[in-house]
This record gives sequence, structure tokens and C-alpha cells, in this order.
Amino acid sequence: MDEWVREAEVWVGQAERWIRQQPPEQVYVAVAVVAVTVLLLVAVSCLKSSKANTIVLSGLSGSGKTILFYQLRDGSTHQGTVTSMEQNNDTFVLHSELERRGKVKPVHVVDVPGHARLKPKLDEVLPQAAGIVYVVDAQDFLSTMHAAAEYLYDILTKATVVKKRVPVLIFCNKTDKVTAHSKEFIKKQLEKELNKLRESRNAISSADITDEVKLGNPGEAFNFSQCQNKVTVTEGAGLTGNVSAVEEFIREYVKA
Ligand SMILES: Nc1nc2c(ncn2[C@@H]2O[C@H](COP(=O)(O)OP(=O)(O)OP(=O)(O)O)[C@@H](O)[C@H]2O)c(=O)[nH]1
Ligand SMILES: [Mg+2]
Repeated sequence: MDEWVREAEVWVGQAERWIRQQPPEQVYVAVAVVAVTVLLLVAVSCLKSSKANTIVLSGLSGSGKTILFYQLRDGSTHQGTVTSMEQNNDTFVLHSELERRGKVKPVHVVDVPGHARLKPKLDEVLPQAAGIVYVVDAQDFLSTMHAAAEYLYDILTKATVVKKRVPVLIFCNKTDKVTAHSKEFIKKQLEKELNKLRESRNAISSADITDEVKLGNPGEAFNFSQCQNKVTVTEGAGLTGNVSAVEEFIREYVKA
């Protein structure tokens, strides 16, 4: 052991002497090149990982995003929630996959509160999204339908979503309630509302339009299959843990 240490000291001494013999500029340049390379590698790997595994939970206030977030992470609802004023942001292995053997890739889930004041937060996270879950209150659907369609319209006309073909899952939540509307009904109504919104926004002078991408095919009644990115409609209930549709969506776009 002592021999090895002595040998190592000799090597270090030789290396030091060699470095001292080199012109200092050359040493500085070599150190700078190594530092920049390491920084670049770290930046690229950070960018890659944040892009590949972020799932954004969006939707109106009260639709059930935070309950869904807890169900996905902990398999429980934490005895209810209050209106969120901050986003929930965590990277975790889905609770339903904790028992699975082998390595499972963690998912980065961001729950963006529906409060109008926090809307700009959505623009910050959308560029990193591998998938967007749009939560709709299926029980209280009729009274919130117009606002839900407006929020969805904003997402479906964002360049970052359409150009990168980010998939959107419309999750009709609260179907544990017998009075909840079916996903077929919600899909049809949302398509109708989005069609109306498109007409009214097209009627406004083009200088006032904020849409980055036009929605659907011009001259045809709107339906989700016209979107360049994949839009699917499913149902479930965060409160009772019926969230398998969301888990399947996540695993389709964030590979395990
Ligand atoms: N019956 C039923 N109620 C639910 C379900 N999911 C959420 N809720 C209720 O809906 C209310 C709102 O849920 P949250 O998860 O806080 O809603 P949110 O979308 O995070 O709302 P903001 O934070 O304001 O954007 C709570 O009272 C929940 O208990 C569900 O699947 N079924
Ligand atoms: Mg919330």
C-alpha cells in the first residue's frame, strides 16, 4: 500500500513539473476548454431530461388537478385540497408503479393552478411539455363549459404545443358522481364551443388576434381530429383513484 502511495506521489510530482514547464497561456487555454466542455455537457443533459419527462396538468380552477397530482404521486388525496395559489412541481415514480421491478423512469409533473392570475405560468412550462393533461369537471360541466373551452382554445393554438405536436389528454374528471356528464357528451360540446370561439376570434380584426396557430381546418366544423397534435378524451375520478387513463397517457409519452 505504502509503495503505491509513494509511486502516486512520484507521478503527481512529475505531472506538476511538466505543467510548470509549459507556457502558462497554454495551461489556461487547456483548463478553459475542459471547463467549457463540462458545462456544455451538463447543460445539454439538463435540457434533455427536462424536455423528455414533463407532464403538465392544466384546466380551470376546481377541476381537480391537485387531487390528481397527489393520486399520481402518493396514491391518496391528502384529505382534500384548497384552491392552489402556487404550482405543484415534483419528479417522482408513479405511485402505481412503485411495486414494479426494475428501473422505472421518474416523471416530472407540474400542476398549474387554474386561477386567472397564474395563467402566465402555463406559458413558462408548456415549452418543456412531453404531454398535457387538460382536466375538465364532468359534474359541473354545463356551467363551466364556455370557460373550459376558452382555456383549451388558448392551449391548442399555442405554437409551442402545435409545432412540437405535444399530445393533449382531455381528462373528464369527477365521474364518480352519478350526475357527471359522459366523455362523449363533453367531447361534442367542447368541439362545438371551440368552433364558435374560432368564428368569433376570426371575426375580430387580425391585428387583435393573439392565436399563434389557427385552429382546425378552415371552412369545416371543428373537431379534435383536425388538430396537428393528438387530442384524446378520457374519463375518470381523481378522488376515488380512478386515474389509470392518465397513467397510461403518461407512460405512452414518457417511456418507463
Ligand atoms: N367528486 C369528486 N370530486 C373531486 C374529484 N377531483 C377533485 N374533486 C373535488 O374538486 C375540488 C377541487 O379539486 P382541486 O384538485 O383542488 O382542483 P384544482 O384543479 O387543483 O383547482 P385550482 O388549484 O384552484 O386550480 C375539491 O373539493 C376536490 O375534492 C373527483 O374525482 N370526484
Ligand atoms: Mg390546485
